[in-house]
Amino acid sequence: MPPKNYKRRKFIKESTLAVFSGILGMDVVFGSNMPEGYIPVLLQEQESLKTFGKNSALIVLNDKPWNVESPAHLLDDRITPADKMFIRNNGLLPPKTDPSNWKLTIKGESVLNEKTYILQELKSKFVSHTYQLVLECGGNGRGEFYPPTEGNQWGVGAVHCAAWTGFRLKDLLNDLGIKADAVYVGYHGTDGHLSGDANREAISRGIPIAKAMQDETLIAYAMNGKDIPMVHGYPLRLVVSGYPASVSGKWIHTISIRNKVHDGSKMEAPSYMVPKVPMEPGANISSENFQIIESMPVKSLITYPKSGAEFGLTRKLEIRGHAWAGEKKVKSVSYSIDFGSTWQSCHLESPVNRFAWQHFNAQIQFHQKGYYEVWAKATDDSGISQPMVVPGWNPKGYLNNACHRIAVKVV
Ligand SMILES: Nc1nc2c(c(=O)[nH]1)N[C@H]1C(S)=C(S)[C@@H](COP(=O)(O)O)O[C@H]1N2
Ligand SMILES: [Mo]
Repeated sequence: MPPKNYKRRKFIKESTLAVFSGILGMDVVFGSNMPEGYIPVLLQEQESLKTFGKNSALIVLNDKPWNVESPAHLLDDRITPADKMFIRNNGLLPPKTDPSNWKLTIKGESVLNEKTYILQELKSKFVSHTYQLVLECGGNGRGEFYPPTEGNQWGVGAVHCAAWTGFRLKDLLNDLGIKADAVYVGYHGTDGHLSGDANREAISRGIPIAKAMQDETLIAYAMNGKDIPMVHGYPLRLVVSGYPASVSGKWIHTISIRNKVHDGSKMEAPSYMVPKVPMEPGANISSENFQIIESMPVKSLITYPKSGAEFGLTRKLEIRGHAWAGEKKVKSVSYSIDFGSTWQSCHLESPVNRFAWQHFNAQIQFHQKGYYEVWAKATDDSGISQPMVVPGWNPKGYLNNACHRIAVKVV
């Protein structure tokens, strides 16, 4: 008789093993010996940063699913390098991928003829375009909301601006022909649902057809001049800037052209939705009072110096960073060293293309030794500025675009 607490040791499923092989880029030779629930050492927390090719200063918020954020000072580059990009996954990483027979199907109620393209065919048939595009998680800044909301407690670093290369989604849709009743486009990726249920999707979100038709809405196959890294959607990803990054589907195999608002996983309230009118923090509201987040709000990040850095009184301090405003342009950025009482303007560059972040800098002369905070505030071209306090509380903690602040010690 087995002891009372005896549990049958379940051995790992082949599908899970394929996921591990995908991440590691090689087969796990004695993988069939691994018990269920076992995480290979190389995929445990800090070790995994190396496996994913990430800078060791990144912060692991969760490893089931993988969510990793970048501290502000690591985002100093004009174009974010792969090793400094945050990772946000809603499900299990996809299994090992063979790009040579990767297919993309376009279907849905509003396509005239459903079609499946082979990745290679797409590359020869459609013109490639490259844009620098900001992708910011809708929950970036969530950690500041009070009362706290569930989900990854992101600080400020769930944002990046890489150079993405791919085909315009609109070129594919024009090639295919879509019906006049098309209103929405949804994506489907190969990542698995956290439950392990193969019939459920981790996430399948979408965008209005007008957004799909913008020049910068890409089906990307390259990032910063190389193949897209595995964790960021290799070999094919939708890149839709200006909206919450959750609409930029990774590992896409299918795009659905819908005659109604896409109803995939995480399209239902309150996912990626905010209340239509401001609400009392902590209160409950019903689903019909939510609306889907579209354009992200104006925001900025001081990426140099690193918060807490020390400087001599005699020299001017150069601060620099980036600002972006969803579908809008940033008109100005200013800084304050007196807790928001007075503001001075920063030098601000134009974006290299629509939806790229804009770089700013300023030279600050301090006149007394001591502790300071430098706050940055961006204003978009419709005159809306970042708030100095955390903006409207919402049940999922989205859209915190409060001014970024860093500490500076003048010695
Ligand atoms: N297939 C798939 N696409 C996805 C996700 C996902 O979990 N699965 N996460 C989304 C969310 S919520 C964000 S913020 C971005 C994160 O992109 P990154 O991991 O490349 O930084 O991918 C989006 N696309
Ligand atoms: Mo996200």
